[in-house]
Formats: sequence, structure tokens, C-alpha cells
Amino acid sequence: MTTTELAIDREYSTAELIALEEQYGAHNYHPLDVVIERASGAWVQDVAGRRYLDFLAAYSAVNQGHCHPAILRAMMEQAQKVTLTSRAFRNDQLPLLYRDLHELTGYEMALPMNSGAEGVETALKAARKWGETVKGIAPNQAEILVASGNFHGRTIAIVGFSSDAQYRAGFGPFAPGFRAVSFGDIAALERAITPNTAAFLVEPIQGEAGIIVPPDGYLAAAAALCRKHRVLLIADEIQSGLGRTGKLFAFEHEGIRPDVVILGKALSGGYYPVSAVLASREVLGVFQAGDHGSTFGGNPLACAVARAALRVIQDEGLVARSAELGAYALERLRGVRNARVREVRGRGLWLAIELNEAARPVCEALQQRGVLCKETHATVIRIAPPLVIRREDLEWGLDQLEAVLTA
Ligand code: IF1
Repeated sequence: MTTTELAIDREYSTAELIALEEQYGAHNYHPLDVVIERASGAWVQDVAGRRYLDFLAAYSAVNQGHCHPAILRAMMEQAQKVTLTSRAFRNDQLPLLYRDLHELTGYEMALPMNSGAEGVETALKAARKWGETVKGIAPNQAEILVASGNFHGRTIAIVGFSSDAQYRAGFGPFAPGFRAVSFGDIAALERAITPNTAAFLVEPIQGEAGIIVPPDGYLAAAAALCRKHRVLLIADEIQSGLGRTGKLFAFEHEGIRPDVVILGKALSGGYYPVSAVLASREVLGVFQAGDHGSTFGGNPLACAVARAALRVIQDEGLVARSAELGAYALERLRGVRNARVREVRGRGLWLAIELNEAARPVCEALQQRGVLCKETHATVIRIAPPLVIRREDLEWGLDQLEAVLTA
């Protein structure tokens, strides 16, 4: 029986599918043994028909909820017209996405890419070229500062400035011109700035590091320092943006306006890889025709999906919803008095419970109770449901978490 015949003949069990994945797939993840077959809103369903409340939302790529019908409709309509023209020609969706992003954010220009890492790489290239051609840094001397504990993606340039040994192991040598400063320490940032510093790349709240909220005033002080030394402040809002923290962008909690903002994940509501770099004409204007590009960047299908995804966030008031439900969840989790819980922190519907023990067993116990969570950095449970989660489902999910933590 050929593989193709096997693939279309019958239902597969969880065990069979896991076995296939383990046999033929690279083992670059250690997922929970739940095999999801369909999803809607804040709920997913596995191949055995079991339902789970999704407390991860694909790392905030489905803020709008799984399979949002309005985004699906936009995708299906566009998919029947044209999906990819390449940027050698123009299409009717990209200019409309540019306009929508400008009207929503106020940034003068955008450059569309696909994955978040590609968005970050694009911002780094813009910063380096701006450093050289606008700020006047000598060629190949531009330095970019990053925060310790950062996560900005998995390319060789990006993992080169990661502080996580595992993300770097075996992948060297790395790109020069990057320097890490301790996140939250404004004196460290001031000491690190030199006349060759082109930019400071930072997550307003660090996601992978465990939803680390910097001290009040840190981002505002960093923005002031960057302005003073003519250093571009680049905010990576790929995970923290588009409503996750109870504001449209996490940087708004500090009343700042970064020079460059990088979007991804929920920019497409989980239907398609879409990322974008937003900045002023002075910054994105450094790109001349042919400097930079991507086969799929700015394709009409991606743009139609992204426009619908942004409309859902606005039409369904997901930013306010994140703030309101997040405040409830934070209050409730802070009420869990338990020796196993070291700290509860977060903003909006982006919460972390740091334990005094491994978090993976708690995630596995939650899976048995019908809630899907993902630990980070061994001891932190991340809570980041789709922003469309119904209040009674959030309450039920937190009930399960409290039951596991107090068991
Ligand atoms: C994995 C982490 C989260 C991101 C920020 C850029 C990117 C990401 C702030 C790159 C991507 C994803 C990547 C995914 C798991 C997930 C993740 F655990 F890896 F770190 F969310 F915290 N900036 N984060 O969070 O975007 O290229 O992936 O589209 O690599 O395992 P991407």
C-alpha cells in the first residue's frame, strides 16, 4: 500500500499519529501528547474527540480565536482571486494593508514579511543601514543593543545574540555587532551606548523569558536615552502586540512611541505567516529597490488575511476585553496562596505563574483536566488564551489551574 493511499484511507489514532511524527519528523520540539484535529474560538479538539481549553493561543498568534469566521471568509474570497503575484508586480491588497496599518498605528510606512524572525531581521537591516546612511556610523561599525533574556526568533543572526545557551549551541559562528544589556537596568543601557550604536531592540514585556514585565518607567527612560543619543528604539511586539497585554501595543503601558515596531503572529489571526515592520519614512526610506525582499512578503492573500485579522481586533473590542478579563485573572491568580507558587505576573491576558518546582507536570495535569498550557524556562506556566475567550470558560480554566496547584 503506497503512503499516499494510506494517507487518505482512514481515521488515525493519537498513538498512530504520534508514532508517525516521531519516526519521520525532526525532534526539535517536545510537545504535549495531544493531537489536535480541529479548533474554534478558545477551544481545540483532539482526534479522539476530547475538547481542551487553549491557554496558549499558539503563542498569541490566535488572539482572535481559532478559525475566526471573518478571517476565513476573507482568506477564501481572496484565495479564489489571486494568492501570489511576487513583488515584481503590484497587487490590490498590499496598498490597502499599508493604509490600514497607518490608520491603526500612525506609523508612516510599513514593510511586509512572513515570519516574525524575518520581520526582526528586516528591522535589524533597516537599523544598520539607517545607522550608516543617516546617522553616519562608519560602514560595518554599527552596533545594535539587545536585552538579556531576549527572544526574537531562530535565525543564525538572531540566536547569535540570544542569552539562551540551548538556542545557540552548535549554531556558531554568529554575526558580530550585537551586545546584550541587562533587561530593566537603565544604567546598563546608558553605559552600553556608544557613537556607533544604531539601535536598541527590545520586547516591551519579555515573552519566552517568562512574561517579564520591566520595572515601571524603564521603557520610558530607555526611550529618552535613545532619543538623547540618536539610537533607534525597536519594539518587538510580535507576541506582546495586537491586544495581548490589554493595550493595542505593550509599549503603550509606558506612554512611549518606539521608532520601529515589529508585528507578527496575531497580525494574521493564525491563518497565514504575516509579519510587518512599521517605522517612519526616515527609517524605512533607507531601503532602495532591490535592497531587501521576499517571495511571499506582501502577497495579496497575506494582506487580505491581515486586514481581516486587524478588523476583528477592532470590531470585537479585543483590546478592552484583554484588559478586563486579564485584570480578573491576575487578581484571581494572586489570590492563590500556596508554597508552590513563587510569583504571579502579567499584563492583560498574558500571565505567568512562576513555581518553586517544574511546571511541566502541572501542564500535564492540566491537560488531563482539559486545559492546554505550555511551560517556559522550566518553572513558569504561561497563561495566554485567545482574547475571545468567554468569561465563564476563563473562570473554568482557572478553576482547573487552582485545583492542580492546591492538590
Ligand atoms: C519557537 C518561543 C514564544 C517571539 C518574539 C519574534 C519571534 C517570536 C517576541 C519569532 C516567536 C515563538 C517561536 C516558537 C515558540 C514561540 C515562543 F518560545 F520560542 F519564544 F512565543 F515565546 N519575537 N515566538 O515570541 O517569530 O519567526 O516564530 O514567527 O520558535 O519555538 P517567528
